[in-house]
Amino acid sequence: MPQRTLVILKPDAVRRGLTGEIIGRIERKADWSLAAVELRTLDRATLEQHYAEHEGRPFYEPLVEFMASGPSVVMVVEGERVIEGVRALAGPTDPIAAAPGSVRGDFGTIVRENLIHASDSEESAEREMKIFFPSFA
Ligand code: IDP
Ligand code: MG
Repeated sequence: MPQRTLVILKPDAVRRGLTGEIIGRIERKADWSLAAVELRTLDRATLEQHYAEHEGRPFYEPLVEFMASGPSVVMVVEGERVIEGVRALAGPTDPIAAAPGSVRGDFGTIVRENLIHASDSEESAEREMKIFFPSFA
């Protein structure tokens, strides 16, 4: 079933020069493609909307600060089962627990700076695409 998902290559991925590597992994999946790609420094208001579910958690403030600390690559990826698929390609939240072969497992060490965000459900994908790419909604 073709889907669309919102993907963010976080400021650590951009600073470390890993965006090409990560985009390459996404592009190499059969029948997946990039519907939108933009280098963008995210402001606090946008991040508060995006991470609203985590407001009040101990990691929330440092997360928002980190996400605003430099440019990110914001993307819409489309194709067969991309929502589940990009989450699988990213690996679980904690990069040390993430299997080698996943983006977080191959390149990450600490939980906050885990390189990539990907929508976790169809509802999240719709909500998040509206925040970052209103014209896609
Ligand atoms: P996800 O990105 O795998 O969906 P979420 O639980 O939705 O993970 O958390 C959003 C982001 O917040 C994570 O990707 C990570 O950057 C950060 N984060 C989550 N839990 C922690 C934590 O316990 N410590 C520090 N940062 C965290
Ligand atoms: Mg999440």
